[in-house]
Amino acid sequence: MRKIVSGLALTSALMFTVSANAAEHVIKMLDTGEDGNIMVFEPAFIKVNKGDTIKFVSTDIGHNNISRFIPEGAKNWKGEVSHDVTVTVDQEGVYLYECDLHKFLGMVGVIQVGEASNLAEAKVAADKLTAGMAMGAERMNKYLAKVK
Ligand SMILES: [Cu+2]
Repeated sequence: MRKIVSGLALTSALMFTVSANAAEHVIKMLDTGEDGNIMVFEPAFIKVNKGDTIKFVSTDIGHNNISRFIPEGAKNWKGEVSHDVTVTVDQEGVYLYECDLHKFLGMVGVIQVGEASNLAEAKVAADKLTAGMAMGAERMNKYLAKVK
């Protein structure tokens, strides 16, 4: 009986450790952000830990969320218009995403997971993504500058 009890205690201690480490972060899809910018993700830059979950919330309808650059071994995602998307980031590095309806207005975002070892590649990808966007390059560069 004592063995069973200590086994259960160990199991629940391990489960607690896993759930305590993985956090969920919410990114809103908005028509107007707190700073007055139109068509924005908020926060558009976020630094999280490997294994965390990002929930893109369709706060204002008419937006979507699509990954455009991800670290090697990570999984792409593609959300439907006006739908929430939940993504678990299980590879370290920089992720770039956009709303493809408003990318030309700069509706883009950056996620840093742990070490940004792919930052140079991300910058090259960002330049390609934002070529021809009215406001996209400006915002993308602003968000990428926060990667540390
Ligand atoms: Cu949008």
